[in-house]
Parts: sequence; structure tokens; C-alpha cells
Amino acid sequence: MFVDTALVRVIAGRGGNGALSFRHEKFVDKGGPDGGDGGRGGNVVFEASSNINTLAAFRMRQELKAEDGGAGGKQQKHGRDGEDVVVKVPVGTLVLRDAVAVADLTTDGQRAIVAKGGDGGFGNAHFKSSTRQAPRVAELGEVGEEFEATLELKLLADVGLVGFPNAGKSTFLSVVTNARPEIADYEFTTLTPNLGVADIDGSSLLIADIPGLIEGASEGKGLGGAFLRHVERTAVVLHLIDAYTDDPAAAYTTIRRELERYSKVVAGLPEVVALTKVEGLDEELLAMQREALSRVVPKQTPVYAISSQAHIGTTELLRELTRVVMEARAMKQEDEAESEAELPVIQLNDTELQAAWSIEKDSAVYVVSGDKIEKFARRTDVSNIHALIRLRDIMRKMGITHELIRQGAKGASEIRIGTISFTLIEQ
Ligand SMILES: Nc1nc2c(ncn2[C@@H]2O[C@H](COP(=O)(O)OP(=O)(O)OP(=O)(O)O)[C@@H](O)[C@H]2O)c(=O)[nH]1
Ligand SMILES: [Mg+2]
Repeated sequence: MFVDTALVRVIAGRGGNGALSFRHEKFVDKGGPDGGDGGRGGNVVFEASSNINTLAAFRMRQELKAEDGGAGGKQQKHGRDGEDVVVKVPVGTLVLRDAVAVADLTTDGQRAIVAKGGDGGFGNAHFKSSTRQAPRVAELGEVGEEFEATLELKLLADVGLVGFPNAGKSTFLSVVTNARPEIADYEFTTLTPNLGVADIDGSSLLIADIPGLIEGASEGKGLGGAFLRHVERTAVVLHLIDAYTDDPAAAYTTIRRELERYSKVVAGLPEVVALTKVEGLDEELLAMQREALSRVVPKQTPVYAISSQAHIGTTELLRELTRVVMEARAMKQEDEAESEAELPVIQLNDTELQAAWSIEKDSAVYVVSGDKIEKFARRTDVSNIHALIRLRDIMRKMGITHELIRQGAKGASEIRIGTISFTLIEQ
């Protein structure tokens, strides 16, 4: 079953308590403090996996808990760190906390710490000082983060259906997927996009059906134009043409022109064409329609003839779409592997925090550069206040904020890191 939202409780591990203990030495009543520190609590980590397509698993598994850290021991024994819990979710999962996005897992294998484990408490060995030779304090471990997380699957559709109104897009979706869109024998039946998942040969395809397109759609005519953005992130465009139309070539070129006017991205997507409603169509007429299309459709674009009603050619068409989608995905992964051979997990360890950075002033804008900080910035959605707060936190820990202020930056000053910019303090 296709489930695209889930509510779970994420519970990071609690840090272990520090120990309160004293060395036992012969002839000495009480030796020095030797209580060790507690271990860190485990994190709740989400990992995107392209082998999972729905959030259905979270109906049975509503609590995601990481291990607590172990307590410190005598003889300065450090408590064991709690194990992280790594939770696999579908690619395209958005994690929300109080309706604010805290993680957006968009690529296979990408990881994000959703709830951070608590730090372990210091044992009393830590507090030894000349004025306090026998410290009777040890810290408690910190609690881990814990909250209700809403998971939303914003599947990036694999296939986008385009075509004139009444071409049979919604009917196709209703036959090959679990979706039950409205279907009728008039134009503009579909008013908002429908999504459906088609299962074919053990893999699945997410198909988006959008309202029909007409001449001028890219400039806002009709209904479909406003929804072309949903097609923008698909891997392949399936162009459906009513086989009974007088001029299939004109139908094809009109829609093509609108796609091209709309955006280069959409126009550049791989495309598959299919004539629809062919179950009662005369062989000769079908051949004529194909012939007409072949004059305008590029040679590398396959043209199918299907009937959703009679289930003719639909399986073959799904197979072809799967093939094209797989090809596109493989290419995308290659591109990504080339362009960013970087760690998928953000972790704030000391070496990273000490990484080099520099500040340059470009008229009124403070431009911060440095590999690490730029990496964090790339992963920051500046429209999300929590994400921005986190970035500002990291800047503070790295000493960047301090230096910015030293160089004259004020709260309202514009800071630019890589492609993003924001103010030093929330305005
Ligand atoms: N004979 C036949 N009719 C079909 C077939 N597929 C769709 N139709 C009919 O074509 C008409 C339009 O179908 P829809 O699926 O609503 O078309 P659409 O492209 O989604 O239309 P809009 O939502 O207006 O853009 C309906 O009356 C369908 O029953 C088919 O394979 N054979
Ligand atoms: Mg429709």
C-alpha cells in the first residue's frame, strides 16, 4: 500500500552519568577523585534508500529510539557511547518537527541526524582542582532530543503525463496504478495533479497526471500550465495523444512547443509518445496516424499505441518507461558522484570545526569562504529558521561570528557563504 505520511516519536539516547568515586590507596583514607565520564547517547539517524517506496513500515514502528550512553566508572573508566539507530526511509522523505522541516532526504544513501543524543556527564575526576581536592560532584548525563516527527514523502515522480485535455491521461493512470482519478468525456476533467504508483516487474514507477495542456499553456492559458512544475522533476515525459484526433502531428507539436516555452528542463527530458484509445481503431487508420506522427517526432523517441480501456499495450509501455527511468536515474547518480564526493552525514567533530575559513568584504557584504563552512551552508535551507539557527550556531562554534563582529559586522549585516546569504542575526 502506498502511504505517504507517518507520525513517529524519535528518541535519541540519554548521555551516561559521570561517576563519583575516589581512589583507594593503602594508608590513605581517601585518594584523589577517579570517577570517569559518561558515554554519549546514540543519535536517531535517517537514511534515504531507493529500495523503499512508501512510509508504510512506520505504521507498525512508531517509536524510533537510540541507545543510552553508559555510565562512567571507577579508575576514570569512560562510559560506553550509545549506538545510533539508523532508520531507512524512502528517497524524497521530508522530516518535520512542529511543522518545520529538519531534514530533506533527496538522494539515495543520504543521511541526516534527526535527533541528537545527549552528552555524557563528567565524572568527578574532571573537577579536580587545587581548591577542590576532593570533589563530590559528578554530572548527570544530558537527555537526548525527543520529539514527534512527521514524515512526509514527497516522491519526485518518475513519469509525467502530458497531452491535450481528454487525451486519456487520467484513464491511463487509473488503469496502471492504484490511483482513482476522475475520468469524464469532456475537457478539463482533471483540475489538480493526481499521483499513482505502478508496479511492474518488481519495481515501481510513480506517475503524475496533470490537467490537460492547450496552446498557450506556458503563458497561463487553461489549467495545465500551472502544474508543469510537477513535471520538471520527473525522469521522463509520457506524451499521450488521442488516436482519433484529426491531426496527431499538430497535437504533438503544439504540446512540444508549450513544454519548450515553459522550461529548458522540461523540454530536455526524455520523452515517450503514445496514441491512446486504439482498441476499436482500424489498422489502416492507425498506420496513417503513426505515419503522420513520424514526420514530427524525433527518431529516437518511441511511439506506442495503447488502449487503457482494453489493456492493450499498457504493460509494454510501462516496461519502456521503467527502462528510461532507470537509465535517467543511473546517469543522475553518476553525475552526483562526480560532482560531490563528500560525506553524506553532517557531524560536528572537532577537526571539522577547526577547519580553515576566511572572511572577505565585498562592499557591504561579508563573504565567508572555507570548505567546511561552505559545505554546511550548502545543506542549509535559509527559508527554514531552524536550519538557519543551526548554521549560525556552527559559525559561532567555528569562531566565524566572533571574527565577523571584530571586522565590523552588525546584526543586520548581510553574510554570504557560497550561494546563500542571510543576516548575521535574525531581523
Ligand atoms: N475507447 C476508449 N476511451 C478511452 C480510453 N481512455 C480514455 N478514454 C475516454 O476518454 C475520455 C477522457 O479520458 P480522461 O482520462 O478523463 O482524459 P484526460 O486526458 O485525463 O482529460 P483531462 O483531465 O481533461 O485533461 C473519457 O471518456 C474516457 O473514458 C481508451 O483506452 N479507450
Ligand atoms: Mg484527466
